[in-house]
Amino acid sequence: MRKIFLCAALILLFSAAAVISPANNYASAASAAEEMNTEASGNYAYLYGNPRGKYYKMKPTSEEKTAWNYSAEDEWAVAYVGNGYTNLHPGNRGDVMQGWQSPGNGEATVTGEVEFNNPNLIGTDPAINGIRFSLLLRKKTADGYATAQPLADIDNVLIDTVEKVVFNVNVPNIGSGDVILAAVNNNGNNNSDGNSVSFSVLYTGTIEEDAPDDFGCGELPIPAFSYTQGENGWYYAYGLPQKYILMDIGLNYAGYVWTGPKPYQFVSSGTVHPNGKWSTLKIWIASFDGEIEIDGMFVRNANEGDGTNVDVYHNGERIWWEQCDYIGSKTYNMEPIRRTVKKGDAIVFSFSAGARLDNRADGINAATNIYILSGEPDDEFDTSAYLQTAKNEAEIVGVRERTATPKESGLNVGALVGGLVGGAVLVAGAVVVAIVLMKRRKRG
Ligand SMILES: [Ca+2]
Ligand SMILES: [Ca+2]
Repeated sequence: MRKIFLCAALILLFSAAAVISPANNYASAASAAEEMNTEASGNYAYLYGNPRGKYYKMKPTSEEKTAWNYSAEDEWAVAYVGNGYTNLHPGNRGDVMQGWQSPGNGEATVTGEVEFNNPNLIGTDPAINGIRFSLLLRKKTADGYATAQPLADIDNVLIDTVEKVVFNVNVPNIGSGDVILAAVNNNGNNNSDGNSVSFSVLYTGTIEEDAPDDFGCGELPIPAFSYTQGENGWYYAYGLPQKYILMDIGLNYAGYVWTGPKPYQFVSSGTVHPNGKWSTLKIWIASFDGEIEIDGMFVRNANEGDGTNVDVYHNGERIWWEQCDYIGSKTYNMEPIRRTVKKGDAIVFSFSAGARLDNRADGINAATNIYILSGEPDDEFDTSAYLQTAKNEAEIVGVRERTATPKESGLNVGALVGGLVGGAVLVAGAVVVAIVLMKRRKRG
């Protein structure tokens, strides 16, 4: 590391608003002392995700840089930049944060306050339940970034009244690349979660030209939406997880997106919708041997209907499922699942219309994330050869299996395998089902 400037008395005041100025954004540390005061102020970022897990830099939604976001799947996660404060509006899943990353080794003092904008609405609707605020320090070590730890016990503090959280915390030994995070969480629901956050860091210490500026952001998932079938291994289809028909780009009420023959069958960048007996499917085919991690977020916001079922398969084995039938607004999180994959393996996210195949309000905001832990995608590998496509819907009927998700299937299976006889019956039953399915497939 090249230390280009060392001065114990150096004091830099980074203003929170400075990050929105294009001239100051992520500039490297000054090569001359006189430039330093402006150049070094780029060490702020707006971040989205889990402050104790994976998170990412947000991007401005316009040239004015008054609003920043990350994903179409979690569209309400936005940092709105005001005069001297920011509304870090949390998403359905992810927190919205402001972060600061240390340009060197020294001492930092973090000051600011957090106010909940809508305390008057508390009690009018159970979904309006305030926010939770954490002030965290994430140390950069030789092995990477440690898990973020609370500063001054400001850890998931509930804010649902007019009372502000005010902080002024000294960090005597801050290291190059250490990250301080001011994180706003939705407390389970992000209705009316507007807030006003001010956050600034007074830093005294070295300025290192090659100090990290990645804020400890996580590896990005494989881009899970495009307008080309097969790009990055992703395909968009309708049918059943075992047999399906690829969608075409068409205009429907969601816009110009992947569509099936029915008006409500579609996949857009942030939303999916099934129709009737056919699931809407997002299918990923591996082009490499390696290890992946899969997670997801599924948000249904509806006061009617029988819900939307989400099932995730790896080569036909169902590895996660959820019956998203809550009346109201609810986020269903798929916690990370690791899988070893071989070339041609399929991960299928299936969205089906529910127990009664009722289409009403079946749109789901869906994040379908696949992260590569090891292995290298091979662009030359023909993933389409591993699709299970059908020529027409009649061909799909032949492999018709289940679309409804039993609500407490995990418990039922547990009770059955608890008894030796029950377990034997279950295994025998599974074999019979498998044989029947094989015969059906051959017939189709
Ligand atoms: Ca809330
Ligand atoms: Ca439904």
